[in-house]
Amino acid sequence: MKTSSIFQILLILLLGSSALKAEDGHRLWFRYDLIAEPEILNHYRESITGLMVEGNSPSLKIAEDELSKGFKGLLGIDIPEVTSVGKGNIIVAGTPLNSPFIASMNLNEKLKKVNQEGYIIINTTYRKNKVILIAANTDIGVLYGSFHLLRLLQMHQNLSGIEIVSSPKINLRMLNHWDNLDGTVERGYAGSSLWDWTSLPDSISPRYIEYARANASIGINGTALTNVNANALILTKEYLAKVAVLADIFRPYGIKVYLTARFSAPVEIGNLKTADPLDPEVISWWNQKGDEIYTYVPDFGGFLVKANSEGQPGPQNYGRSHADGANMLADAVAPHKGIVMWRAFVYSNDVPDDRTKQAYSEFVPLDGKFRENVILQVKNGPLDFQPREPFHPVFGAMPETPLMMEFQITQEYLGFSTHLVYLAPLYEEVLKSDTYAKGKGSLVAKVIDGTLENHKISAIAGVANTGNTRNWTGHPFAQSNWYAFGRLAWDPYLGSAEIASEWIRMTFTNNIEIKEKISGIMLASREIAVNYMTPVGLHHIMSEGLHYGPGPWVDNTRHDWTSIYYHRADSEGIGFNRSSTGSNATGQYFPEVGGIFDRIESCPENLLLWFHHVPWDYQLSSGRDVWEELCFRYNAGVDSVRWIQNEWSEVQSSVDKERFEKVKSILEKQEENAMVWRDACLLYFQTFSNRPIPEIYEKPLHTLEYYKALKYTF
Ligand code: GCV
Repeated sequence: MKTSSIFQILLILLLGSSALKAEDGHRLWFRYDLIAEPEILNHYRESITGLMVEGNSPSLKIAEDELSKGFKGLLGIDIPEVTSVGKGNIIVAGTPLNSPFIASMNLNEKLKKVNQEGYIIINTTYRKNKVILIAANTDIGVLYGSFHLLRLLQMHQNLSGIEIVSSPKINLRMLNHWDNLDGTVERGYAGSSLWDWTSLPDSISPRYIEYARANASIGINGTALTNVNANALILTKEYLAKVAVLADIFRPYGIKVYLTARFSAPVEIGNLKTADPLDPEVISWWNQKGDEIYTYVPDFGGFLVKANSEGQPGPQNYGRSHADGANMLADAVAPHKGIVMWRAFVYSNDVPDDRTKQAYSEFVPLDGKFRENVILQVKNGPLDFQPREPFHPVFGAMPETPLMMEFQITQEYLGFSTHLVYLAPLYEEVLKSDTYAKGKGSLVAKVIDGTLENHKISAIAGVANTGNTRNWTGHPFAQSNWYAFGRLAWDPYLGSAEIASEWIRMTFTNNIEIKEKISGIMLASREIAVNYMTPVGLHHIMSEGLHYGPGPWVDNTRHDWTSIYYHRADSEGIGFNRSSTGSNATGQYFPEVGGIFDRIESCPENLLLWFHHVPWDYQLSSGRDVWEELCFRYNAGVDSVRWIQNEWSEVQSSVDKERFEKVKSILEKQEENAMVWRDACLLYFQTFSNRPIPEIYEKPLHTLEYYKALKYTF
């Protein structure tokens, strides 16, 4: 073969492989590819002829590089970095402190409208030239604004006349990594941990920087690196040196590092005899540990703590309260402005009458007893990240204590990385729930952004779905959940549809028809999963331990971990009576909403079996009774997955081959699993309802015994 043809083949292989690589999902929502539409491209090429970022902090350097990289990719030309304004249409980014030009533009009034992380993006003119300003009070604000401008370009938005004023509504917007020091990730479905503890602190993976960039682009400003089921070793010098390296990398991206504190650490790594939070030696140990951590990480964010829950040690081991424990740790970090995020996900070792009532029962009496730098981290619902739960009754019930939200981004109960489930509608449903704590309009969002009670700290956490798999999240669509979490953390009043639209435009396409199709899939996907997993308010009927696939028959473990504890199906009916005639969990809500949940007639039907034990022949608004409704919904769920498959097949020509095929093949698995859910649940519940599955529906493929024998692995 001639050298030239070998060269040609090599070139084809090279180009081919890089084109493939480019669409393996690794780039997330940063697809800075050349804009194909000439009109839009021209508009941007005319609007942006130079870039000026004054100031030279690491954050500003990142902003400058990102803008340059973005412009080059999207516009297909190098946009020169200039040192003065006056010629051409310049993008100027900076703060009045470090940019003489921004300082000269009299932006004080405008900048007063945004907080320390906020920014403005406005058009103005300077010596007859158009200028777009990205101005902020801090360098991080400039970085956030830069990402916003790039987002506008990626979404093909017109830049003329833009006037953006944006500030995060919640102070701390963080990811919680349930990552273990051995590299495994609890409830992680996207490979191993991103943190390579073995090779840190000497070797630095490029993924650390990519991770920080992705988070900064959506405003995430905190990361708790380690599992809440904590290992005390992370607090040793050896590990703190590793943590320090990560903190150094994340700092210019505006991200602070937090660690999980194992309550028994003074015993395990400090050689003390007790971890009693009122013991002077223990107090002093934590104070010294606090000081030590800050020598490694001067801006350490603080501790995240799971105590006295699922076997984790805590203050109750010593007869002390959660407030005693949290306050002791809070005092250890207070001199350095650190905080403690104390989780409300607790339940005792004794099986309760109703597990969903425990957090409220334990914490509400402690309202007002926590230090100022303690924030209580509350899961979105009172049980455990189910496909649908009512909002947690603690929201609104502890006015003296700042409360933060904990959402799960990783899909522990929602089909892992195998089911396409866009979670923003779930988040939105919770955030927009009305607690009635201070009358109508006391939304959960207002509790957690601090506006309902004027709290100084406000926070939101998402249990991360990232791992070291090439595309970060396993399922290509799971990236949208990371994205959506960040956007809602920035502004909890945003809508799921708007966020989906942004993500699709940046991740797949700006073609309106295709965008609408993908958005239709995403927006319907959560309800579809609810239908084939836990319709009408069913919950916690997943396979034991793993939580993938159905397991409504599970009855061989601690009672409040079984499925039968939750669905309570019998020959009369199905559902958990949490009304005033049952466990009275409805009594934990404010009367305006608790009353609605309490009455079977007014209870929202999508939560009916959460709050009520309902006769099989109870009529629903659909005209179907409960048994018929279950048959209908389980079947509708499966049919809808097929609808997703069909919709997806129609975007084939507009989506790159690699991601198209990947999603297509995972959807096949989702369909199979949805059918298993449907058949297993209907066959199982039929043993109580004693009613046939109506003829109009597909017959179960196998027997109940077959489904019971299925073993799921990850
Ligand atoms: C980190 C659920 C999960 C556990 C998790 C726990 C928690 O029970 O199954 O894996 O532990 O929640 O949030 O602490």
